[in-house]
Amino acid sequence: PQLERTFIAIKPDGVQRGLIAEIISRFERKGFKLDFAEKHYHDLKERPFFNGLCDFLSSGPVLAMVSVMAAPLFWLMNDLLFLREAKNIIQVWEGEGVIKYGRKLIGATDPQKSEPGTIRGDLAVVVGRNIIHGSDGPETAKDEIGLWFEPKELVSYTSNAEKWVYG
Ligand code: YYY
Ligand code: MG
Repeated sequence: PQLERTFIAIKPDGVQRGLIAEIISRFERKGFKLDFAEKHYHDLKERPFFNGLCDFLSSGPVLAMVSVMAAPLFWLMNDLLFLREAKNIIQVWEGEGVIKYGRKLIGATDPQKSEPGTIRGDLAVVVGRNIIHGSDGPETAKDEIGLWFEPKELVSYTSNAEKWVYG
């Protein structure tokens, strides 16, 4: 398959309304795959298993998340963590035709004009709160991916589902 990458961001209204999983699942169900890697085990650098562990962490996408617990002492800390980790809800998706088809999944800019079945058509109402961003072409995808991600944050991997999605 001719895999290309696009940049997708769930906007603050989409996050506040609890639509992260709903939106990710629409891309996932279509057969597009999510690339995300995070340096995480730096404190284990001296350990004998460090290399194997890092190879494993980079062997495919990782979905990192911060959950906010209902313990008052942790509120502030978790809010800060969430801000720091907010990049985790910015996504690079990869697949054949993902830029153009990603825009189809998202729907028209104005949710009033988005078809039912699209993300904005089903889940948003006004243009100023249209919950999601998606690159509109190969050039903007390249620019936006470069703006939000360091090259080392992007993993290349082959999904086990690829042969079933592409034949
Ligand atoms: O790519 P897309 O998000 O579908 O639309 P753009 O034309 O690039 O506009 C970016 C962004 O601006 C749009 O998602 C909402 C906002 N916007 C608006 O608030 N009011 C408009 N009339 C047009 C766009
Ligand atoms: Mg745009």
